[in-house]
Amino acid sequence: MFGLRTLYALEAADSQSVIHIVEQLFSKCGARSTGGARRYCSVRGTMDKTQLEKSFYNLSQKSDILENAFGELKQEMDMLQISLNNLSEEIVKLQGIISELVEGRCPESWLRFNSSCYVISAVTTTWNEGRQNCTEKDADLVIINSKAEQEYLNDMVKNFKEVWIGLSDSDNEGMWKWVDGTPLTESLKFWKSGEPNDSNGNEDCAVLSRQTQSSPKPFSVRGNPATLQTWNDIPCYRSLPFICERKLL
Ligand SMILES: [Ca+2]
Ligand SMILES: [Ca+2]
Ligand SMILES: [Ca+2]
Repeated sequence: MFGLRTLYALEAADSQSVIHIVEQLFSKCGARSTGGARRYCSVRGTMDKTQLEKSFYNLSQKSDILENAFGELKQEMDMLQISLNNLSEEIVKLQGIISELVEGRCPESWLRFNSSCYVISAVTTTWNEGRQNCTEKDADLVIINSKAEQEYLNDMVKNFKEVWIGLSDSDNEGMWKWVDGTPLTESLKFWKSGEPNDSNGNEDCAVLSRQTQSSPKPFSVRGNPATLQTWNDIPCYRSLPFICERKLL
């Protein structure tokens, strides 16, 4: 009777109801009252109705003040949370700016992979004209220096049938070299099967062509991975799109 439920009822009620509840409690006082009941009963007679009203009024006031303080604290907490979120966003932006300052960045509309920037031309040209177009942009036709770069480029040109890369044997038939003068490395060749074949003795410039699936294997359920071997030698006068590569700004 004098437990939490009673206290909860006291808190929820208005002053008249409280007095009614307390009067009810006092009416049950008797010789057999024990514990909390005895404590309530011991104040019977010393606490009149006016005192009860006054006490309740004081308690209500304190409760209002606490509620207001709690409301203000909650508002402050919400505002702090918003500030914290804004700060986190700022930090991410700043990290981006710092990494650009430290590592460099690509010109607008160029794609970045590791420490290089790439762009596929919107026009088609001969191999030589493509190269000239790249050098005008402080770049050159792409040089493939790793398997990862070959994979990246294969994916980048998946919507193109063929694109020029910076590899040719125009100077010395059969001696393939990149546009920076370095000879083609044996371990980094990605010629299609049967290429380079110098068809009609007139194929001195290299293209990256659209990937095809590896030879089908029997009972293959999930399909075969696309082959990495996508290069072909073709005549340099053909008109094709080309890939420029440049360093970070
Ligand atoms: Ca490269
Ligand atoms: Ca050739
Ligand atoms: Ca060929």
